[in-house]
Amino acid sequence: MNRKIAFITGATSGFGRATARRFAEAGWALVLTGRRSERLQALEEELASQVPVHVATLDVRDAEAVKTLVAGLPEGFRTIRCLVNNAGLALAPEPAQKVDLQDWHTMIDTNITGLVNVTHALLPTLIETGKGASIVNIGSVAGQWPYPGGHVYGASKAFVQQFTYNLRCDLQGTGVRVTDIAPGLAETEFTLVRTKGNQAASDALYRGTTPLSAEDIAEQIFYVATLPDHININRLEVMPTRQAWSAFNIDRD
Ligand code: NDP
Ligand code: 8X3
Repeated sequence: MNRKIAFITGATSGFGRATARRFAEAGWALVLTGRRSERLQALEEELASQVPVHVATLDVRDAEAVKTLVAGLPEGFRTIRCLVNNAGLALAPEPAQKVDLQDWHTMIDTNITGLVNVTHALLPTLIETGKGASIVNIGSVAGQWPYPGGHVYGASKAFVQQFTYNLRCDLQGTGVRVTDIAPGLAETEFTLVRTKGNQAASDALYRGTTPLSAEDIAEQIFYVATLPDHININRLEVMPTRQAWSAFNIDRD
């Protein structure tokens, strides 16, 4: 049997890990990456009885490491059908004028540079797969809707949206689809990372409402990647029912 293969970045937590489980359930072989090796090993142990799994410790910011990993993928994991560009993070929820410059660089290096590193390395195999292949980029509602403390995070996700659309233009005729999935409030380790380990702040954000779960987004990723070959969802914005926009903020005398 010729299995379909998915390559997932940021598979050690949240959306990425749930997506690995969702594709495994459907029989896809998996290339799973992230920086935390012990979590990758645990996921491999969990899923390897279901499907072939190749795990690789990878920091997406390191272009050379990305290239080397892709060039050295073992037999049976080389012809990628779906790339899920999920690795990413927000830092520094405070106003722009109070932020440490390094936090901005980390977001740019991960959410923009990391995403293009992986995309560039995998484009040849995705194009070889052709019809039915997909790139699913994880953007955010923050890429379109500004909010206080969104500064570089939101801007990095706006990049993801426009890069998705521009890739579509260049990949026209190859059969490779490209989608920007833009989730709203979702309970993962995202806020713990954003607040540098403040569990109480993370709990407070999700308390008393019904956020999206990692599994909700995994289901959307799986959905867009398994639609009939001739359908490309360009952008899919997904919010919890209990989240909506707010009024403009007016500064008054
Ligand atoms: P988590 O913090 O739970 O997961 C983030 C994942 O990204 C981890 O697996 C982490 O792995 C990986 N990652 C971070 N930096 C790097 C790096 N330099 N190299 C490789 N992997 C990295 O958060 P989510 O699952 O929520 O986030 C996944 C994506 O979804 C992100 O792009 C985020 O911006 C986006 N998003 C999240 C929303 C939310 O509300 N949760 C809403 C909208 C979008 P490791 O640390 O092991 O490297
Ligand atoms: C994460 C969702 O609303 O914190 O991208 O920007 S939000």
